[in-house]
Amino acid sequence: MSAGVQASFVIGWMLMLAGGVVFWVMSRSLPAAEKRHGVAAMSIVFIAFANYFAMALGQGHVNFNGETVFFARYTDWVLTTPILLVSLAMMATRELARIRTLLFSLVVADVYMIVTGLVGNLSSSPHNYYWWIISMVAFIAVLGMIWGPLRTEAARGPDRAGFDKLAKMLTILWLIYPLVWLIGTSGFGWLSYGVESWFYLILDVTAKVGFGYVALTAARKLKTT
Ligand code: RET
Repeated sequence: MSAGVQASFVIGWMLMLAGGVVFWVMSRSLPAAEKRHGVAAMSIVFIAFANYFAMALGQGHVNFNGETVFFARYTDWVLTTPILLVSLAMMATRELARIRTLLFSLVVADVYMIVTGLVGNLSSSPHNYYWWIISMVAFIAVLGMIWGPLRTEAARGPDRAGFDKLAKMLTILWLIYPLVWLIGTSGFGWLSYGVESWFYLILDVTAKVGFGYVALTAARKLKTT
């Protein structure tokens, strides 16, 4: 593992841990009904912390078919992306139970997206591209559910503007992941492991710590009814 890659992992676990402390402090001033937003935000960064820590220790990768595959990225994403979706859904409605079928579909499509992405990363050309396409189809389904039925739900929910802001942020950030994957070491190989790992670090910090911060700020302003 190069020094640049290693440094990105060390900075990764530190920033995730720092995010956890910030979220813990922010959660204390949340109204009781919105504490769940704090639970989500903290779960996400502590899961990421563990995975970055493992990668920093050299425990998060395998050498497979002559390539290095950082599987810890996927064990992070497979847990944190469903929680991020739940977090967005909690901004759409107070009664998650009412949208359980939608939530279930979102999470299944999302997990499918991450797992097929991992299979692609473990595959050589051209099979990796087949898996990228399959994963992208699931991703498009996720985006369709967010901007279709979930947004309709949010229009009746407690904070329509907050939902739209978070949904936009999520969409833009999440779209960059498959691009980095495609041009990075798992696809075309235009990026080195070092450059790729910094891209993923910036994305992970923004999509987890940045997103959580915006979500908790919005949750704090929600009226307790
Ligand atoms: C992969 C594989 C290629 C195709 C697609 C992908 C999508 C990944 C996404 C990841 C999001 C991660 C987040 C993590 C941190 O919080 C797996 C790269 C579509 C959308 C938000």
